[in-house]
Amino acid sequence: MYWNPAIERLSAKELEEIQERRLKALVNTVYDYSPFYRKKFKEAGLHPSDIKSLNDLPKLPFTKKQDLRDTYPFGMFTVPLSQVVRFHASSGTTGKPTVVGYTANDIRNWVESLCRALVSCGVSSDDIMQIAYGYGLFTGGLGFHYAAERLGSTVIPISAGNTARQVELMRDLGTTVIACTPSYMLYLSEYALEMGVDIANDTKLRAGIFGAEPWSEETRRRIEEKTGITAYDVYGTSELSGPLFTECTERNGIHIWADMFLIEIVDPETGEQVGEGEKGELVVTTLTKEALPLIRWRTGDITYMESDKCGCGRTHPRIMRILGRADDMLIVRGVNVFPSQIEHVLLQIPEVGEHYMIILDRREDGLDEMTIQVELSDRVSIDTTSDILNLEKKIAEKLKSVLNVWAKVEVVNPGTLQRFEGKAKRVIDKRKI
Ligand code: DLL
Repeated sequence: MYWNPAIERLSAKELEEIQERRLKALVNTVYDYSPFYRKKFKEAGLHPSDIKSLNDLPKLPFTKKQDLRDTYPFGMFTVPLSQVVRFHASSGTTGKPTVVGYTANDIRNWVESLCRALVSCGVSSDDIMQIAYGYGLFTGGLGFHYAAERLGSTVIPISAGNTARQVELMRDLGTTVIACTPSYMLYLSEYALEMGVDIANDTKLRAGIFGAEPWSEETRRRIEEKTGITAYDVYGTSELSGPLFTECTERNGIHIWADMFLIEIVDPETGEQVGEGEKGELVVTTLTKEALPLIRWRTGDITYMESDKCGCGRTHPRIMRILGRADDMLIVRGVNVFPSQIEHVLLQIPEVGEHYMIILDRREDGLDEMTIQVELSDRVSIDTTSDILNLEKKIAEKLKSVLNVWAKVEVVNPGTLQRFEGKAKRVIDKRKI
């Protein structure tokens, strides 16, 4: 099933033609209407007429989060506010918030993108969708809301949190699809069990669309085992509009709609493009956004790209599961560690539950110390202290073999670590405090 078959199955050549045409129009628009980009172009000695084909893309300057902060709140908009119909904003936990504006067309295109995605993972007008991403300035709730309604699904706009109510409504209203962060789904399923509701047997839930934070194949497997549903990955960022792209039913990467977004993978250090299948930072140029068009937007997200035709028949390129953010990388005793690597190791160990925390501190002698607290799985019973100590040793050794650095492991009882309703915060870096 397709939402927009004519576009979703265009040939690579046809897609390139659209991209080239739209890229040329974009550079002209930003040059004419954005003082920010005009200045950037001039600094790079560049004129829109220098962009003749897609091959000229690397000539264009990158746009970074700092640019949005420096021009806060509207400095990068290319339309007057009278044409802006909505704002979303990031929370600004790591600096000034960033503000995103949308024209009516921007909202329509956002909905179009997510409708294509939702249909590609099997959502239809027969579904009852519980939207448990936060509503409000965060893009998750309203993004899913408008797309699901456009598809004709029945929406439960419950937003994040209020977990007992989530379980009750899921059971009573017959939710078939849920959209929330993967960490919240884990919490929801354990909460449901405490209420005597086994999601696999007592509800009609069949699929979940999980994203907004990094997660792993192991987490996918755990969610599926616990709830009996099929878990799909959804990606997007507020600057690009919000949630936009998902896996299709092949679950072999996330389709990026190439008529709307031009993607590159670059080496995060040098900014040079890397080859297909090679890991690097995802960089996105928006081809249809009006209020806040972005040229070579550095997402900070590490992934790789595949552009061969997918088994689903869609021709648009795919990015693979996000491995983490370039700026999430922890440096522990000089060794680079991604939290996603830690999750990958932990969740392969059957005695270990899904919730964990990574705590970094600096010892008196100046050396870094990494402590990993992880819950015991609720499916195993280990009582003796020596068994716990053995398990901690086993986990520490597995982590060392993958990360190349020792971590102190503390196994704690199920249900003791913090749970999250939205994006999980699993790293506490006391070295920065
Ligand atoms: O999180 C938009 C969104 C809402 C996506 C709901 C999916 C579902 P921001 O708050 O701007 O927007 O955060 C964007 O979240 O750069 C990634 O680092 C991370 N992220 C989003 N989706 C995924 C995913 C929304 N599927 C930032 N896997 C991005 C890993 C993800 N990381």
